[in-house]
Amino acid sequence: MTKTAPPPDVGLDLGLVVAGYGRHYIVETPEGRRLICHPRGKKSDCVVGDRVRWMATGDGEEGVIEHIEPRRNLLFRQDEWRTKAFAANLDQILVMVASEPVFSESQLARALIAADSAGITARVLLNKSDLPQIAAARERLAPYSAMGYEVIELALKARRDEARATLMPLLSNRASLVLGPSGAGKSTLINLLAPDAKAQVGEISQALNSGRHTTTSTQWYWLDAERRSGLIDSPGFQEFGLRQIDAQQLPALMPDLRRHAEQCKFYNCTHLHEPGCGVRAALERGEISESRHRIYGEILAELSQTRW
Ligand SMILES: Nc1nc2c(ncn2[C@@H]2O[C@H](COP(=O)(O)OP(=O)(O)OP(=O)(O)O)[C@@H](O)[C@H]2O)c(=O)[nH]1
Ligand SMILES: [Mg+2]
Ligand SMILES: [Zn+2]
Repeated sequence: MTKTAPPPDVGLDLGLVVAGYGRHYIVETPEGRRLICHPRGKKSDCVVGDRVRWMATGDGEEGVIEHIEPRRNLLFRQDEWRTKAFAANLDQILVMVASEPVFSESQLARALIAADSAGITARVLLNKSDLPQIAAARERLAPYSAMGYEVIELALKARRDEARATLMPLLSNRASLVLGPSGAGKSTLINLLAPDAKAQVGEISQALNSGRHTTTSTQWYWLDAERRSGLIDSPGFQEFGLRQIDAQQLPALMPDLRRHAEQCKFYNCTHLHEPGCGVRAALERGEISESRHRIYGEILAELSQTRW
């Protein structure tokens, strides 16, 4: 009888990547111990949320990541020259914007498109409903509720208990990534819900006189002692390239356009200038907002560009 080699994983421990710092990662063991791990070799392509196989090194205080288990999904953006992964194995994405600072609708739309193309459910959180600018922000989000996104208004600082009661049922027993521009309140949310978080928020560093305190790395927090509900804080983003998306697929990733694209006369309609375009007809009837159609055109132009 010939002996078959054992699968390479045997004897390797499982772990969850809970933070990444460029050249090293923090990996959490199934028992909840956290240790520093280095990737094997030069390549480091782990992201927060990855399940990895690792092996202790030296005194057992640190480890080496031997490989990454297959991913269920991966949220990333792709700019002209760079791919930036946010996190893997997610159950949902919470795109957070606030009444102040004024958010970019284009960045919001892009985050939602990226989530859809990665096959991950997204919800929109509108924070700082205690401020007077909330009315304008609410109005800008109206098309998003109309096209089917759940938009949840919150005042994470002024109405903490109410925010907690609204969010806890949406977050239990799943892994959620909080994504959004700087200053929206992502770390404030983490601090409200994760008992040991102490994620640094805006004010802290004003006291330290070093400008705003902004999150610089993606981090996984647990909301419960049983470690079933994970909430991931991430640095605010300003750019959100979608070069991973095929230009032809774009309308299908925008629910308001998708609905009307079926009415187009030409199967390869770009929805920009063709006659008999269902999307432009809906735009004229006010069923698609001008800003959504403009954002669509901008992204399409980016995706249609060649690199050389
Ligand atoms: N008025 C008001 N301010 C809030 C609310 N929630 C958070 N803030 C403030 O908004 C500022 C930014 O909050 P953060 O939680 O640091 O924002 P962030 O999204 O983590 O920002 P980055 O880490 O830079 O991406 C802080 O000064 C918070 O105190 C709210 O509901 N109302
Ligand atoms: Mg933050
Ligand atoms: Zn069309």
